[in-house]
Amino acid sequence: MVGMTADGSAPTSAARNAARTATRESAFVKACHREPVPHTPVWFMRQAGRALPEYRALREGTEMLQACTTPDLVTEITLQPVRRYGVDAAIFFSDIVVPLKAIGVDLDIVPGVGPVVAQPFRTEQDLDRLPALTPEHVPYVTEAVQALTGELGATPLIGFAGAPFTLASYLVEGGPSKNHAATKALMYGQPALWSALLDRLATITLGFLRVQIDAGVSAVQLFDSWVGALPAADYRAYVQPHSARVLAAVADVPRIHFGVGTGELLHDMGQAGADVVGVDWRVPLSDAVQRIGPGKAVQGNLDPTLVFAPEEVVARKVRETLEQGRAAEGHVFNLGHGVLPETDPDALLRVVELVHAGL
Ligand code: 1CP
Repeated sequence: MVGMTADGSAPTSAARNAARTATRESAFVKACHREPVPHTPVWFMRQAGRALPEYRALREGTEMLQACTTPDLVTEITLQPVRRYGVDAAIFFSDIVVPLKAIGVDLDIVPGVGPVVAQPFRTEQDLDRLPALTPEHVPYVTEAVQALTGELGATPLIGFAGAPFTLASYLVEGGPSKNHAATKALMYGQPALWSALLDRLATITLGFLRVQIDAGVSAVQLFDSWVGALPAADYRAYVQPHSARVLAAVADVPRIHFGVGTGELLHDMGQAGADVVGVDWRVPLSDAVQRIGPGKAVQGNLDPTLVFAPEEVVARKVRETLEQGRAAEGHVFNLGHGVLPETDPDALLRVVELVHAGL
């Protein structure tokens, strides 16, 4: 399926180019390119998921990783929030640990917990368990992306992957972690092994993004969710070169780079090679724009808990966020982190309507 044709081009390239052309004039892609837009585009991190009753119904009896490897389910779950909210982009339904599972790492996504790794990463020998990812490892991704771009037409599909630091945290800790203590102990204590680990993870991550791009996604988001645990100097020394290698390898589509609690890292994350820097809710967008500097768009940053507040408060905060976003060369409206499972979908629908109506 992924071999080369006689003229040396990948057989997926015609469909990929058609999808890219269909979405080029969308508000989302234009905002990523810092071009004028008819309205501020909006989508939500974790827009597919437990907040939607139709998602809960579809997922019933199917485990998370099973769902992620079943193209029909991936396609339907990805489309659900686009239908319901009329958002300006879809995000491919998967998880940051899917590529690790695909190359053979023994892990599971435990309901109510998150990714759990059977044998955490400890020594140099563990590097052997992290081979490069090829398209043959994830045929269900190629299949689902192709089906989705056909269904979505002019609505862009965002591909994504976990950045090397955040993936390393799950591998080293063995599961979700608050302080990332074992991860940091490895990073500061065995810098050569750390660098080798992040190099392997960068190769896996860019392989996973490349599969999605070659199948037709219009943009990618690199999630470094937990890198806000580091001071800027250590981010630059231990993490940024690896994230930069990933981002440089996918420069043929707009690249969004996001993490939580990254107020001190925004400039350096932009310099890692992002076109769009994702901002969490702790930093006002107008300040974020100053920190990031010129030549970048921004994405964010309504507090995901804010949609539990009264309607008029939500409306005011949406307007504030839009206003602050005007300081940026391009603004993609989003939450400051993922949709919480308890969120009322109607509250998100109202946010989309407010963003599209503008000030
Ligand atoms: O059974 C379930 O429904 C499990 C819940 C769930 C879902 C719906 C998990 C487990 N992952 C997902 C899907 C998912 N994961 C998406 C869906 C696409 C969309 O946005 O609509 C995305 C983008 C992710 C990416 C992801 N997974 C990140 C980065 C984004 C972020 O939230 O910062 C991270 C850190 C993960 C790990 C993960 N997977 C699942 C959970 C509960 C977690 C977090 C665990 C932790 O706190 O460390």
